[in-house]
Amino acid sequence: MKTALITGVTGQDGSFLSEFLLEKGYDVHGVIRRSSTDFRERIAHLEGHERFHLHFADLGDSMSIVQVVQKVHPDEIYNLAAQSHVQVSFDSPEYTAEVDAVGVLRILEAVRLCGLSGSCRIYQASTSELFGKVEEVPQNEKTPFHPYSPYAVAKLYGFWIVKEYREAYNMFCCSGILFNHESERRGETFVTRKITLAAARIAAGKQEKLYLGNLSSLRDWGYARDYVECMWLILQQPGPDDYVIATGEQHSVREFCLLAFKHAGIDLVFEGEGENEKGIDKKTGKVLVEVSPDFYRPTDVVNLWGDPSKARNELGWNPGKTSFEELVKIMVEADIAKVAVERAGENVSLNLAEYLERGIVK
Ligand code: NAP
Ligand code: G4F
Repeated sequence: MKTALITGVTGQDGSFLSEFLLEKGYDVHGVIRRSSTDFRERIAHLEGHERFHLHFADLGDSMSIVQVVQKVHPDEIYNLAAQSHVQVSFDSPEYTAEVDAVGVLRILEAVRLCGLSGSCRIYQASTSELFGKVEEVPQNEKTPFHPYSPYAVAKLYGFWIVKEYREAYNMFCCSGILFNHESERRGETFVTRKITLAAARIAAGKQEKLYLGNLSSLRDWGYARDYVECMWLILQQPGPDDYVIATGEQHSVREFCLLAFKHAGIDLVFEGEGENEKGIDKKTGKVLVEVSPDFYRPTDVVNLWGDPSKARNELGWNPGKTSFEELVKIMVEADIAKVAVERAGENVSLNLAEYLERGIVK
């Protein structure tokens, strides 16, 4: 039986990867942060499983990482923990660097200090944000990096330090350069989930409007459940390497919105341009989607489109397993079910748009 250690186990990917590895027969150890609450919604169903264990550690605290690596002696480490929100990285750039850049170094050094550099394989959650202000379309493993946010700059350090430890110490450490992947477990302030939740709430008469930023931004969106398989496949190869993981298809935020509302039973049409663009309900004429400059970023990545050829050919991974249409449907259906059990007027996990709408944060 293999032992895996997952940082970021409470996140979207950590929860799917835990399920995947448990099904493969792994002993799964997850890292959680100490907090005053006990809220671990995404992994609640796994707690109590005989092969699922949790440990306290923080990527900002070297000692805690060394302790957990020493205790678990993992065969594989999946470093998924991060301050993962690009917009937030503009507000907290130092914290983002601490966790997303130096945190990766802490993992690598912990493995070395514990004498596991010859036996433990490490997966680093890298990102298409490295391509940032893109220098070619679509992007592959050879495309030059041009990070375009404090998040991306921090992740670039993570990418290079993994490569450095591979070359300097012969360690089996790899980066998966993953393009955006979404799911019914996606955090509610990422654009896809913000849209699917709003579409479900608006259709149920529980929300008036959805406020978004750049509607023309283009992304290569896949399904997170499919992407965790790649993380595992990358560590099962004969040698360490880095891989682009993407669907090879690109869509705009506007297209995502149209499809999500359609699944929720609302036919939208977009009219106007820039800040004046509006999504209007064809049937009622009501404005349901508006642009708010509050969601514009100081520098925005607008043209991500991945070329997954290497992953398809070398890992044998199928980038087309879940289509864009299916992904949107899965997310909207899950949110319709979630909204149905929310009591009227209850502030169950308000999303950022709603906070803004209500003037709670500016
Ligand atoms: P997520 O849902 O935001 O989860 C992030 C996880 O990191 C959470 O479990 C969080 O714990 C944990 N974490 C944050 N700061 C930490 C710290 N200081 N110490 C220990 N744990 C910490 O992110 P995700 O979407 O699953 O993404 C997983 C990884 O892939 C991230 O590294 C992200 O940057 C990267 N990535 C994601 C995508 C994507 O489209 N989803 C694409 C490319 C790369 P709490 O629950 O305690 O907050
Ligand atoms: O959903 P997003 O916040 O995701 P973003 O910035 O692409 O980052 C995600 O994917 C990365 C992989 O490329 C990961 F590394 C990262 O950890 C994270 O998971 O924004 C997507 C696009 C952006 O261009 C943004 O400007 O949507 C645009 N957008 C338009 N309106 C919005 C909004 N984004 C958010 N979050 N909220 C809006 O209202």
